[in-house]
Amino acid sequence: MGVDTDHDGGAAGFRSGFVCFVGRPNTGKSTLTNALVGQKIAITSNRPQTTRHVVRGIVHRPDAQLVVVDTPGLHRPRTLLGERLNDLVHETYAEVDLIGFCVPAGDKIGPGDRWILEQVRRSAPRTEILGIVTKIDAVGKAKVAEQLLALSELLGPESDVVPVSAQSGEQIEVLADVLTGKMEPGPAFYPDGEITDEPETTLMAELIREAALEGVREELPHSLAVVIEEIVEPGETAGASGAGSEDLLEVYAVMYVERESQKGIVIGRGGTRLRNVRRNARKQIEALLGTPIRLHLHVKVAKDWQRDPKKLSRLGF
Ligand SMILES: Nc1nc2c(ncn2[C@@H]2O[C@H](COP(=O)(O)OP(=O)(O)OP(=O)(O)O)[C@@H](O)[C@H]2O)c(=O)[nH]1
Ligand SMILES: [Mg+2]
Repeated sequence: MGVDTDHDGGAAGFRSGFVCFVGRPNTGKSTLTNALVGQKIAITSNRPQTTRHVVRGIVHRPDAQLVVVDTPGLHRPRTLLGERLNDLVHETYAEVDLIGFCVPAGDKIGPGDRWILEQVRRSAPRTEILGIVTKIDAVGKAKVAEQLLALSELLGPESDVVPVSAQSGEQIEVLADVLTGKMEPGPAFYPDGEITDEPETTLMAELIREAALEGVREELPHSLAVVIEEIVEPGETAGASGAGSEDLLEVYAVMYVERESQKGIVIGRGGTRLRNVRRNARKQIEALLGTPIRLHLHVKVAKDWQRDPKKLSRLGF
């Protein structure tokens, strides 16, 4: 990450800084990150714990550069994976200039939110917290007002609160203005046009996982991990697989599940589910790369990987 001092942000009044979104799983942190960045850099789903690593999105404005750090939803960990994710989030708190505490407009503030606030205050006692009421399109105005009050009460008088809908775009600009106003004067951290520091292979693996999360049952989403094994340029020969490619970029990915029985769920009757996942993921990856690809998906079992330190590190955790 180079500091880009030649940026016209050298102009008087330019601000920059890091803000990290925290909250329970499924509160809309990744959708909000994408809305602020203006492009999809973090996958989203209606399953809790979709995000599994820290994703940085960059918001370029004439007057500021905001680095938005999306984090996995916090919860009391039940597996080694859960513990690792929580550790990651804790490291992030301590590194940012501002913490955006996300609560959906329609969810009652509860012990889970209080627990997260305690965690945040412990890791970053001096960092300002901004309350963000998300998903305001989903409820009426009265409910939004009620939630703003409740969140304000939870966070205390030092914290401002902002309502927003990442889905409709309502208040996104206002939120960006508020975030900018809270940043210190400083230069841009990333060059113009760069919207994330995620490697392309990570984005590709995430898009496959997102496609695979669509419509699966409760326990499976947590058991799913995706690894890009190989990318073969047109005209090249794949090393490991030995397969050749004439015309298209070939992407080889493995979808790991934890148990043999889950393989069948992912593949579906007669392979229909896997075919749909492959089609949806391919479209998304083609949009990302701007080029047609051929996607090869294999499903493998990595027994109980969420609890196995060796397998976790092999899968990138
Ligand atoms: N109605 C409505 N739904 C939203 C909004 N933002 C997000 N959602 C939905 O809420 C669900 C969760 O969104 P995510 O952005 O994946 O939530 P998250 O907080 O990143 O979740 P984790 O990564 O699991 O912690 C998805 O189904 C989204 O489509 C919004 O502004 N309005
Ligand atoms: Mg997320």
